[in-house]
Amino acid sequence: MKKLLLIVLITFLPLSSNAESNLDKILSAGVLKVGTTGDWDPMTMKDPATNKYKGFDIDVMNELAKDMGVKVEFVPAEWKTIVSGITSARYDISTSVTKTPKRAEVAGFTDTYYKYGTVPLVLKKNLKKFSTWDSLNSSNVTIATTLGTSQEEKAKEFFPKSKLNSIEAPARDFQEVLAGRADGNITSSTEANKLVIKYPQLAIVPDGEKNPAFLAMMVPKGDDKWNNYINGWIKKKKSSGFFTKLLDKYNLKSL
Ligand code: KH2
Repeated sequence: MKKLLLIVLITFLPLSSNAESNLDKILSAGVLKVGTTGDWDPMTMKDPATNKYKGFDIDVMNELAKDMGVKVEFVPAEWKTIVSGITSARYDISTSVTKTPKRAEVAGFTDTYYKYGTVPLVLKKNLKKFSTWDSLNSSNVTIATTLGTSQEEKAKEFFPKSKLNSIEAPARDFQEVLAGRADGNITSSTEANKLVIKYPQLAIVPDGEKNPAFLAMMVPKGDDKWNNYINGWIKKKKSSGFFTKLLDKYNLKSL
């Protein structure tokens, strides 16, 4: 019996105590791998001409890598698999995503540095018919969402009576509204404000923002050493004014 216990201890103890933190792995490899979708203005945008990423989160990651003294490598990710990229260690960290309970079941979240509200978008010519959130919750209404996003989850809560049409990135929910295949979609107020300028046919339902949501980066769940390191870095960068400056650069409101 004692022998069995010893074998069990020898087999399992070193595993748990030696489990390498991402922090050590990144520092010894000299590379920080960052999962990002490249389709979220102004957070992460891939320039098709150069294949380079730019945006608020890209600046954050470049700064983090610089401060860690390592190179940054952006790993292409998709919304529907962005969480599995963390759980299967395809990258060490993701650019920011909305903190949701579902994601938090399997992934770790860093501290947050940006909050946004959600608004519905409809065609301007339908604004009379759809002037409130409630008017979009009906069995005659189709709401477009993007597969794997927090908006897809929230749309089910906000519009239980409506038909939900979930489409896959790089196609976008608002394009369904523009094409008349859906009556509305929901997105961050930040994106909505930009979209109504780019597409004057679109309008924001003037019924106010809902669902205050927080953005944070995802890291592997349980890697406290790595998670705490990032949180310490965020804290330091907040007090040095780095985040305020960057939010300003991209016209984002601070927390
Ligand atoms: S979330 C990000 O973390 N968005 O909230 C969603 O799921 C981002 C709206 C579709 C562009 C493609 C950006 C999803």
